[in-house]
Amino acid sequence: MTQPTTPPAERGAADRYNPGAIETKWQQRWEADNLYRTADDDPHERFYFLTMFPYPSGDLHIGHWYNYAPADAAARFRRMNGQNVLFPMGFDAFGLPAENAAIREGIHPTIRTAENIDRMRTQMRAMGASFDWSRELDSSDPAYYRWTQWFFLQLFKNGLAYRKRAPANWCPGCATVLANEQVIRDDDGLGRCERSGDLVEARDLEQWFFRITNYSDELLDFSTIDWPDRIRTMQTNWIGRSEGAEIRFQLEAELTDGADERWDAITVFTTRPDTVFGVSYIVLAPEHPLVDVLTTAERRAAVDTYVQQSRLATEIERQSTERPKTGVFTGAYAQHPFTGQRVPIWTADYVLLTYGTGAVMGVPAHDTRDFEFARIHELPGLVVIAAPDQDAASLAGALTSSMEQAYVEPGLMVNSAPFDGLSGEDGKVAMAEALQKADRGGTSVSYRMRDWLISRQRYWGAPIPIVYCDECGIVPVPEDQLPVELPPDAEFLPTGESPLKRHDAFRQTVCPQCEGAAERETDTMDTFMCSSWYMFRFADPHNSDEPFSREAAQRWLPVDQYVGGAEHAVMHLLYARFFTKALRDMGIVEIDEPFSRLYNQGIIVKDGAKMSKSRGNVVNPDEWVDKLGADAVRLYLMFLGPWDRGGDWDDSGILGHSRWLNRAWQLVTGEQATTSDRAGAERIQRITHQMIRKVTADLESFRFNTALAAMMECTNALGKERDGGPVDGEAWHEAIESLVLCLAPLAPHIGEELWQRLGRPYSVHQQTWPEWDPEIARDQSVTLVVQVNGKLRDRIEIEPGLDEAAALALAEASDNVRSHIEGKTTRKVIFVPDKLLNLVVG
Ligand code: ANZ
Ligand code: ZN
Repeated sequence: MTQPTTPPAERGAADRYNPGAIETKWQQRWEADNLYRTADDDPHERFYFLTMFPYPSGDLHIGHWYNYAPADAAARFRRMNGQNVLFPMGFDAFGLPAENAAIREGIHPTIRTAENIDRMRTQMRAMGASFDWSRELDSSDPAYYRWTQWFFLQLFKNGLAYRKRAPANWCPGCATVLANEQVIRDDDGLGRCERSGDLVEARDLEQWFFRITNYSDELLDFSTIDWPDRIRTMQTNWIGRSEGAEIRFQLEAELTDGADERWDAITVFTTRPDTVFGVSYIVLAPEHPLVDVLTTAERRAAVDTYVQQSRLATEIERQSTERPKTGVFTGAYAQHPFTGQRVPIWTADYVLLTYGTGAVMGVPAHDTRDFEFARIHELPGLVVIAAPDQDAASLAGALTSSMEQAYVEPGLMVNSAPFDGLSGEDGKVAMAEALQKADRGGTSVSYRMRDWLISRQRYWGAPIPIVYCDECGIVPVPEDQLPVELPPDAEFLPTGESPLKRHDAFRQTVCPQCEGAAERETDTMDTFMCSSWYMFRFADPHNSDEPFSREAAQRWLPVDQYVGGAEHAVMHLLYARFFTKALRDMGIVEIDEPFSRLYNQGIIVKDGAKMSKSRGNVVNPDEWVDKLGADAVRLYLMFLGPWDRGGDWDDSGILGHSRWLNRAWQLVTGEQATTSDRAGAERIQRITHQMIRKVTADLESFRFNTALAAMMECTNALGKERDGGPVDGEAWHEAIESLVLCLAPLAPHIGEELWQRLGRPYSVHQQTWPEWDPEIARDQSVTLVVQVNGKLRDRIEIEPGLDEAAALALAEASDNVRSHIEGKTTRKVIFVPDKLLNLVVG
């Protein structure tokens, strides 16, 4: 019997694929039905799928699309596979991006941010993203930042937030200090603001810090999370754990007469205690408190001038290998712990106060910086490590004057009796032991990571909830007085001082303890503080009694899958881990890590270059949505390349996807003569089940591009079947329904529309993912005849196209064949692909 699959009433012009008409229609319907609202009490297995929430700086650009559209497909796929998926969205609304946008346009950040959020929300809806908008967050909303401030207070009470005067990275362009993580080193070794590109200056300021360094070791442990190697390496390097030793160099007696007892020695940190016999000088960082104590009268003027000068350089500049190694002699000497020799004490700004102990032992022969420093300042250096090709005896008393450069490779110790002959590695251990025994030091570990500086001298952030009282000192704002609201009428243009400082009504307050006159802290918090806990808030976004309930956190956290850009490797992603561990130690949560799995999507470029307004190569997704529909944009982005690699946007490529959607539309809605045809049915079923098998496996591991390729192949194959005349009705229906189900997560609008046109019940997004039968999906097999010396010994089923080696292996594994070839030598193999294998043995 032959019958059309489409009821005649639905044919005609209205049958053409018209994304403009169907996309808004379905978006409105899903919205009205709360289709994507996630219930806490849904009995299905829970899955928390989170994408990084955006800064509401303006438009949703192609980078946002590339983060959210494939993630949306993956979230939809999981729902169809029976999981209760939490897929929330919000806005990281405080901070420089939003504030700078407001300043540029002269509109108050509150208003500008609200407008941007509205616009971006609309754009996300136009994308067809299945976010649960009932959980939307805005980190600049007092209902949210009240809890950001509450967390600050908890960190403060637990000794994890503290205030200190310290040199900070000052960005003149942004008129605020930056965390170390926000300063990038340029090609000339200078520190620049990660946002504005301005050269960063050093400024001494009173600042608030979080003690992230308490967690240095734990943050190096990634054993319970599944994160990309690249991010783990970046965090590991950022934390920068170095094993070495501390060595105390006794100061000469006359210096310590009457001086503070703490100051009777200089402690250095070194990763190379095996080179201690090569020490010819000691260097203190210019800010080291001992500099002032030690400097002799005749060196005072020179040292003071040098110390003043070095304040102008930032840490980044000071670490630059390009910079000449300046420094001055303090006039004082220390004693070598093993030889008792006099060692001059210098100060130089290549030594940082904040690393190790702020003091180093100078070993010109084996450290590049020391070699350079010693050359410039005419300090001698003794060779104490022999290269493998050097004769130790010839090195007795050898000096750096004979060297072109420092020898930094491993070798054997020389000129270091009684350690001579030890390898560097053994030497380090022996030396640490000897130091310990002599009470002159011992093993020690240093970290590169510093505490997290969170003070910002800007308006658009959560005010730090602290009051300064002349009587009581630093007083935390009582929790029941939160939020400390940002006054809407403050001048928000940056001047270098906190705008809140000049807002008297904000600044002047009463002390919560003594009720005397007091002043509020006028700095705001780094916006990374807001994003350090937002993943918890999504679990319980409307809670007004606490940031989130314990049950909610336990129900949803940790995030099962986190997706976002790799640019946050040592900022957001490290801070959020620290924050989670701190909350755990304060008894607020019970997990160790916030994000179990992390995926970094790649970057979309245009003509091989990063998109930028100045290059004029910015792709505007809205335009393409208007032209071809959101589904085409989604598919194109997913097809461009592996998700973690990104790709090059090409206008003709997206047209191809639009055409393919048209073909799929015609295939599904088009008239189709059907019949009952066993052989044809098997073919169609195989095409279908193989497609489902491939798409399922690919979507499980975010291989959207190959999943789509499988769907395209399937439409082609089905098209051929149809062109060949009537097809088996049952198989055909299964095929096109499966195709629509597989397409739905990737292209949700056309998926919904086609599903409805097939007469199936709303919504396609609530259907169960199609199953595939391994038997049916199995590749067609052919029979290979196996002969030994021309005699039939077996017939085996093989995949068509198997090569000779693989066929031979299968044949040799057959019992029937083996008994005839065992103990004999194969002299010749005759192979006719897919048909015959003849072994000539003798
Ligand atoms: C003597 C020595 C000899 C060193 C040698 C190296 C090679 P990492 O690997 O980064 O931990 N250092 C220590 N504290 C410093 C500071 N505050 N500012 C600048 N440099 C400092 O580097 C550790 C090495 O950096 C230490 O080991 C020290 O120089 C220097 F053949 O001590 B070494
Ligand atoms: Zn007080």
